[in-house]
Amino acid sequence: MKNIVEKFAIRGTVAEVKPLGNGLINTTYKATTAEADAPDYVLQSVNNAVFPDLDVLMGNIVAVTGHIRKKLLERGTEDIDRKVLQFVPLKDDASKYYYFDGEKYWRIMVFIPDTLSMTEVTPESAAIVGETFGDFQAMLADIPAQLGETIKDFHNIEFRLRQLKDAVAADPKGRAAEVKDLLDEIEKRAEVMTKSERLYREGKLPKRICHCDTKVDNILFNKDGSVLCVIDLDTVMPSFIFSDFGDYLRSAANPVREDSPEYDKVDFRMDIFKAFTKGYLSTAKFLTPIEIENLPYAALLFPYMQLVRFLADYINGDTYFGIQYPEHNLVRSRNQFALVQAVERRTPDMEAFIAEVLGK
Ligand code: GN1
Ligand code: MG
Repeated sequence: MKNIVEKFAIRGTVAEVKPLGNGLINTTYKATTAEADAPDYVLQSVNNAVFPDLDVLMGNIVAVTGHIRKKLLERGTEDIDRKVLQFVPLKDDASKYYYFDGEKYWRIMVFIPDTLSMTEVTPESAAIVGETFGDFQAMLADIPAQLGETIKDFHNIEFRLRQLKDAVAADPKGRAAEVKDLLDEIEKRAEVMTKSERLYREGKLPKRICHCDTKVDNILFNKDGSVLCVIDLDTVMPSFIFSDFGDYLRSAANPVREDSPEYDKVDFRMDIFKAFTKGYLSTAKFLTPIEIENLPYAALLFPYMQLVRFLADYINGDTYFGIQYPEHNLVRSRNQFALVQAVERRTPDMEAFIAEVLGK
């Protein structure tokens, strides 16, 4: 792996390469350099089954990180290297940001030291994250580059429901019967939950550049608890703004992790919702009335979509999300269903709060 790192235009020499993090899709390592004045690096092998087009993938990422860096420079932001990721091109081709070793696709970014991953979400951090995502979307509103979809139909709920139907029809592990209760609950809500795609077809809902995987794990915090930047940019692509709003709340407002089997502890924390939403609305000034009106829908859509995805993967025999034990995707599904129910209970409160913030 040291040899791979050295294909890239890094500073210093690699002393050690060790596993890093717990992503479900790519495999990540930290490459430490020997020299004190050279940065360390993050080495990743990209899951090519999930991201088939490395040129689109890295093209999006380089365009987005470059555009954000430019915006931060214009604003005179301090410490920019900690506030946006920086990918490294190949030593012998400065226009290329990935290396194919004949089997795997690799890429490198500069490691940001002295950071925290938040395990405990607080209203204070949620407010800052809300501002950060509103700002992230606002900064990308005028990106000149045309971004591609790194995963086709990634957050298209009609597509995800079709995948679930196909999984049930094939039922390769004979697991569909045992999850009939969940399948019925999904079906009951399908009409309501596919609203965004209908609004889009009617020309009433725009797509903008979004992060599309804004769970808490994908945010880097400074040692003092302040937000540095969002990471894991593989899914940055055109989407409904609901993606970032809804997916953050899916992980942050749930007091337990998405794979906790303690379903009775699953809840939708309104203190987190309120702090986050207020922060988001303070920077996302570009939102249309239809987008604002549907923020509570977005909060429901993402636990629902994740339920559909985890359950389809369980029925398919766990071919997509990494699992630690055979029932892992089923536990994840039941957890997300409990969250769907919690969000449903909170919908009137969410609507009232948004109206209050907007002074309506
Ligand atoms: C995956 O790669 P990771 O673990 O950040 C998934 C997300 C899911 C998430 C659920 C490309 O994200 O869409 O919401 O797991 N990413 C992809 O934990 O499918
Ligand atoms: Mg991740």
